[in-house]
Amino acid sequence: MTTWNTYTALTEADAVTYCRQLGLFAAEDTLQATEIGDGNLNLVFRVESRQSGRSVIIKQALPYARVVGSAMPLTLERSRIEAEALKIQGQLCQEWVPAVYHYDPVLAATVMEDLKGFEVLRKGLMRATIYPRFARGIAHFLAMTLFWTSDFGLAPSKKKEMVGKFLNPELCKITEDLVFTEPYYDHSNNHYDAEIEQTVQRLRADRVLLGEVFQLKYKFMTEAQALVHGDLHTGSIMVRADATKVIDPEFAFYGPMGFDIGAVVANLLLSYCAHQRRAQDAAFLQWIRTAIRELWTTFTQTFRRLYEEAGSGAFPHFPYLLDTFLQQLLQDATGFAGCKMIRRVIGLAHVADLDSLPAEEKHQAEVLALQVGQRLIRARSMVERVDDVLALLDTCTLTVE
Ligand code: SR1
Ligand code: MG
Repeated sequence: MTTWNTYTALTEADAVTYCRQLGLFAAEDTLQATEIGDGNLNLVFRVESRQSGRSVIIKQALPYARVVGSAMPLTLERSRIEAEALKIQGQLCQEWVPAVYHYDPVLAATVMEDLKGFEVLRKGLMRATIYPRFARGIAHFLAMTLFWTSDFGLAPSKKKEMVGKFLNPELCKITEDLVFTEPYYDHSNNHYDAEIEQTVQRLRADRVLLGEVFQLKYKFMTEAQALVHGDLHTGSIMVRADATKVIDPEFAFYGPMGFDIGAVVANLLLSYCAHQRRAQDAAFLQWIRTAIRELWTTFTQTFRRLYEEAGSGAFPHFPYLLDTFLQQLLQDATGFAGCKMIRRVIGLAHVADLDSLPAEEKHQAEVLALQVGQRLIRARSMVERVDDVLALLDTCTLTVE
């Protein structure tokens, strides 16, 4: 019998053996494993019983970033972070994350619920699918996870203990480099088509923008507000018409709350840019705007309710303090959203929303995304309401180089 006393990258056959050893299926079941990972970092196996159709997912961290290979070594510790974050998120809002069945620190592997019937949100957005329940759902997840892991929801000593447990220096460094640094310089990790070179150069010459990005990077590195997911793009969200699940919190750490909210907004806006020229997608574009508005409105309503009902932690209970806090949070989210849009056009890791477009449409959408990102970052301190964010979007026009 195979036992794993040291780390080994699993094969499909190993994944079957592993599930058998854990006793996750009936002994008489015929099991089939398929590696289905399409993300940037890990192996993902679906192990399924031919008889019952029941299946589980094994997610295993590789000692390097899959998208780059051994040239980018990466800590296996991220799998512990992910398993622990999933468990905490599961305690706070069970129906919004996959159930964790088993975590193996030697193999850096987590066995979890297979979200059959769910689809990666990004794929649905690429088809211009409207998800009427999505914005309120993700806002609820954000409010619950961010409030209850923050100094509003935890005793000061517990919160500091959590900060220590979720130090995630290597994955934070990836974000510091890929989101806040490399896109703004001529770095070998960046890639984009020659057709948008002029726009990229103009963006990099914008000293005010660079100053704002520096401030947002500083915020990301220093503001341990809550246990953030850390990589909440639309590939980390699975949807069904009636439900939403958040996956992949391996970038989780104690960081600024606005980073998660900004990530969702950025990816909705990237989809907006990708569909902008398609007259047939007018209703979808309108829905994206509604979704951003609903996301913020529901988030603030829920966060406010928690603050009023559950208490304000170590802080005096003055509602106007929360008003100030939420306004700052909206400005942070706006700035982070801008950074996340820009990195997906210029930096190492792009998004299929844009990459899948025909060349001319792609370049126009990318130029628009850079323009929107730049505007959000530069004007974030003027934002008072979520409609101000949408107004900034309206000031951007589809231009051709
Ligand atoms: C090398 S990792 C590239 C990107 O993939 C992850 O999903 C994060 O967004 C990271 O920045
Ligand atoms: Mg991921």
